[in-house]
Amino acid sequence: MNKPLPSRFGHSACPHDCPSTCALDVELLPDGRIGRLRGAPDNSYTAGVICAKVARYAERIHHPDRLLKPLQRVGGKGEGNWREIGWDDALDLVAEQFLKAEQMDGPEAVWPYYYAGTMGLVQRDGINRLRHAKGYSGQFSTICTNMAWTGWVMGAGALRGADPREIAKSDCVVIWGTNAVATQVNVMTHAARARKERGAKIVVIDIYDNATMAQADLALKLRPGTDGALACALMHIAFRDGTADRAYLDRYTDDPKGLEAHLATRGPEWAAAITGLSVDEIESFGALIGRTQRSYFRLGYGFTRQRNGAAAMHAALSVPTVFGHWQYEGGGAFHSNSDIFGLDGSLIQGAALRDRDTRFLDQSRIGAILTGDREALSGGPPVTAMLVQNTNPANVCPEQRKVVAGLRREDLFVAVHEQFLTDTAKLADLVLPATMFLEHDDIYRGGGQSHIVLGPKLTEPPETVRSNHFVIEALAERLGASGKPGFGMSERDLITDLLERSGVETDFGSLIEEKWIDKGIDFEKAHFIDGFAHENGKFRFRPDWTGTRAPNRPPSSLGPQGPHASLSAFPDHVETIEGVDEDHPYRLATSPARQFLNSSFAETPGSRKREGTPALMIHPDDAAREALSEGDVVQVGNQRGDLRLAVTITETVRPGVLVHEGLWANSDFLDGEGINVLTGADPVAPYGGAAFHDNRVWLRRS
Ligand SMILES: Nc1nc2c(c(=O)[nH]1)N[C@H]1C(S)=C(S)[C@@H](COP(=O)(O)OP(=O)(O)OC[C@H]3O[C@@H](n4cnc5c(=O)[nH]c(N)nc54)[C@H](O)[C@@H]3O)O[C@H]1N2
Ligand SMILES: Nc1nc2c(c(=O)[nH]1)N[C@H]1C(S)=C(S)[C@@H](COP(=O)(O)OP(=O)(O)OC[C@H]3O[C@@H](n4cnc5c(=O)[nH]c(N)nc54)[C@H](O)[C@@H]3O)O[C@H]1N2
Ligand code: SF4
Ligand SMILES: [Mo]
Repeated sequence: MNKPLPSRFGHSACPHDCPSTCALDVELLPDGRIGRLRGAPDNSYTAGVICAKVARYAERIHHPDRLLKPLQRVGGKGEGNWREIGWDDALDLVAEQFLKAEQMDGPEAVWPYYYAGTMGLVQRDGINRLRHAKGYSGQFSTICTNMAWTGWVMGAGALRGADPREIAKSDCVVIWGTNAVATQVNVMTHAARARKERGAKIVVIDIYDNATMAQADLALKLRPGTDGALACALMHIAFRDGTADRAYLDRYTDDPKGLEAHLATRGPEWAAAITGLSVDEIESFGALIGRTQRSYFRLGYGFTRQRNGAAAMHAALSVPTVFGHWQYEGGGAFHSNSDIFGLDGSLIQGAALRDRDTRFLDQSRIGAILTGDREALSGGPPVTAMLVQNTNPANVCPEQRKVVAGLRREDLFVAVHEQFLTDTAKLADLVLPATMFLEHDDIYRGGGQSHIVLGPKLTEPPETVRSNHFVIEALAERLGASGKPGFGMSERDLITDLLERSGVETDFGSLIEEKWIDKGIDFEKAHFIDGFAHENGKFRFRPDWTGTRAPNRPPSSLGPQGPHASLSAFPDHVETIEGVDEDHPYRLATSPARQFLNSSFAETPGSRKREGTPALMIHPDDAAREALSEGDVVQVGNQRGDLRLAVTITETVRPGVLVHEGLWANSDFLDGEGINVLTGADPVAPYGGAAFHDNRVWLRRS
């Protein structure tokens, strides 16, 4: 028998925090390195397409700056002096510091802090097992999805919607508040098919002419934070012109008559004044979706990163409901499929170990928390020890000055488990080197689609790096938690347990062959034909903003978040955004960069080359008024801080609006502070979250 040839391609899932969760074919080179990554052609959502930054993964996994050894701080925090230490000593040190913190102030003084650097369910969520086993402070994860998910569920009752593959069967694809070309390229694959095969129109609603706007047949560039007004005008047109589906409304919605009356004063002129769009633009959009049954609304996160974001999502979602688009294949709306998977990760997360009385701390308010704000600490002890995995708070979190000041506290011990020496790792007491996704086993599930995808270990990690799972298990042993349920198991065992508990009829071994499972739901359920997911089966035009049906409700220990009363009874334009004033004449959005993924890839040469340098986009009229020329450095600031940036003068932004695409490392800025110096951590109504694109600022020549 001939020896089988070594397989040249392995199968995996993209681990990054992107709604696409692409199924990947990974080229495995004979020398043990990886080559090119491709989208799996046989996965019906990925359809052979992935983004360029992940296709170039070789430059991330084999990056010369990758962390390889545990490093202990020598000298002051952030001074940049390190000594290498062995893994055992490093883990002993973390355990010693955690026990010390616990002895001094109780277990809630320890705050394990994480997010979605990897979306793998084992490597991402295992930190919660240790948290719960030890009674450490909880994390209320608010940074990304709160406003969007809350707004959606207030209307539809559950986080699911029309299958995104149906976009290919749509006659009008509305891409609302998501820069899909950059942030989830697969939406465009399916939209392009609809255009090519059916002549579908593509409508894009954003605040600047980004790469997705460039694909639009109808490009609507509105003022930031005014999407609720546009939504109202579209629904006004529907009632006015008889394109509202009244039979559908009577059957499927809570109060169509009340809505119609409420919208009577919210027509195109009213919305034009608020949004900055022309009456013509609003009318032609209203007419287009009024004559197109198969209108598909792909609602993104971007437009919800405003202080009225939850209300904006609810208002936008109400539009296809008024027109009745839900009833047709290729019509309706979609934001996230998070509710369809039914995955039970309770063993991974140590859910049974959780003490319900333990306090939660708001992830987005880490700055206030670490600088000792009593209210943010829920009246409990200060945080004096942290393990940070999968996130880079010194860069990505709002109120960056406070975050950095907190991380610099001498009485705070911080261990950062990372792949690179990030802004956060630079401020740590101890840095632990982490594996990358091709070097460990994990399982992933889509948010923007319907697959569960396996990501088995395909290559050997460098000898001295360790997975998140390893670190959690090793700490559990040292902290006396290892005998508890969920500990002492391999990644594979945890994955098999997860599948079993969730009633998925496969196991790790079989999934290696199957690669993924499509959990897509049938048309009736996806389109809410059998009713919306509230008790009475009706879509709610009148949300219960204080109600219990919200996916991101804060734990009760945090108390009420944000001012519910500021939200309206019906879809509306809500005036809670950080409006301009005499001292702050500009609105700033901090939109994602195409070649970065949050703060990841800001270290890879291919992405850096294509992104250039950090910049502030400004309209020519504003530049003229400020007497600025291309490349001039300005100081931009507000009540939270200020920084210097070079300007790019461009008509892609509206007058009065500034856009900075990021996230660049803090060290890439002229003064070593990043864009989040300008963003706020005040919890957005009704359930918290950070309004990253909602900042008023002043501007000065530097
Ligand atoms: N290349 C790349 N891909 C990414 C990411 C990345 O950083 N880079 N991040 C990943 C993550 S964690 C997430 S959550 C998703 C988010 O992906 P998206 O859903 O696309 O959300 P955002 O990227 O926050 O913003 C999308 C767009 O909304 C615009 N916007 C801002 N304010 C408003 C507004 O008031 N109204 C309207 N209509 N538009 C507005 C922004 O300018 C931006 O162009 O992307 C993921 N994918
Ligand atoms: N100004 C501004 N700020 C923003 C946003 C914005 O639009 N504008 N977007 C916000 C959003 S939506 C989000 S979701 C957050 C995201 O914020 P983060 O979750 O912090 O961002 P990422 O860059 O995705 O991941 C963080 C780190 O995880 C590490 N990592 C990856 N895999 C592993 C692993 O297996 N193990 C370990 N230990 N580490 C790993 C990466 O190296 C990376 O440094 O940022 C938010 N911040
Ligand atoms: S970042 Fe998003 S688009 Fe790129 S490969 Fe990963 S899941 Fe796909
Ligand atoms: Mo996110």
